[in-house]
Amino acid sequence: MTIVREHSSVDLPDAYATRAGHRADLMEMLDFEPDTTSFYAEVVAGLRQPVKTLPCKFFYDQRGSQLFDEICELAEYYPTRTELGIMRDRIAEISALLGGHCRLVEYGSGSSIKTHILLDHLTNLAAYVPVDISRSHLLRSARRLACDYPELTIQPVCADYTDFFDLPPLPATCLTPPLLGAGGLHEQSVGPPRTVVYFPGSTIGNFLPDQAREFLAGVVAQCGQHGGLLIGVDLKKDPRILHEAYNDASGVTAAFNLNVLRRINRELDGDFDTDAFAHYAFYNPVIGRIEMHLVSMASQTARIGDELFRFREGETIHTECSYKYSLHEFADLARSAGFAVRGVWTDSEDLFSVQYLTVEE
Ligand code: AVJ
Repeated sequence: MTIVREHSSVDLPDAYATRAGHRADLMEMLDFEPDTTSFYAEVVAGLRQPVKTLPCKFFYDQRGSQLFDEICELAEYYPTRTELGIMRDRIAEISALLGGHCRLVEYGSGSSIKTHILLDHLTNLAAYVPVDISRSHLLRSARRLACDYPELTIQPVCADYTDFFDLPPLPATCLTPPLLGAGGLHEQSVGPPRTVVYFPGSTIGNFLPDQAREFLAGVVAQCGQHGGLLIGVDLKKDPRILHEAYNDASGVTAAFNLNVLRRINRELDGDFDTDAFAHYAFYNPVIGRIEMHLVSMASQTARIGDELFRFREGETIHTECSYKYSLHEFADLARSAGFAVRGVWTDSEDLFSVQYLTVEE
């Protein structure tokens, strides 16, 4: 693990570079050097299994992230705008429940509107800790936020949040006891802050339930006593709505799914014929999950480096699971990991939920 003092080598629009300039020296990034060389190993291992799979985290190269942003704007894709609506409508209650004087840790660092809503309303924030596996994306969004919140202590961490990693030390201001009789110092800013993890977007749905439990237990360990988790969780609903959300008319989701093969071709010297695979996504109401696949439209062989992979016609590569929960299913899952549900906010159609969990005493 290394500590990198951030300087202006990051590719940012000029306005940001100059405006954030005075903050650059103040911001230190903790770099756990998340291993990116495993792309080849994980792809080959996934494609050697009897049911070929690819981990969904590999969707998000530059083009994939751009396509995902487009998905979020689609009429059919309700989660993003619904979660945002809940955050906007209920932020007073949400921030009241989180309370003052916390350290906010965001998994999958956002420069997004959702992060802004929280940062605008949380009072007495001890620090904001964005965590992301992509160094460039992390620094870009951290510097942007440094412009917008010049008073905020930002402590970026480059890490894979599905692995264990240490949080940066609390900012010095949290550790020095306030001067007696200094006045104006609110009771709540005294002592170490509570750690609250923010995990929006229903990314939790990408984990298999057992993995989700393990992940949540890791969050419990990380935020410790009095800690909390503010999480976006997509809900079970009419399968037709779900089907549309992952089978949009303009084909953006199909392009997003197929992009992983393009990435393999480019980064791992592959020769997948992307025209010979088709996007296929469906909701399984028994398991309660969306599955995304790439279906081989012919009997064919694809190569990655020196490795050959044979596909029968109709054989699929399973590229993503997206679990949908009922409120009581998620409460059970949270409880089994050591969390208690303290707040649940949904939209008027019960499409999506934002939930606040706290570590069980
Ligand atoms: C970002 C993982 C929540 O599962 O809905 C969108 C990703 N995949 N369309 C989801 C995704 C296809 C998305 N998550």
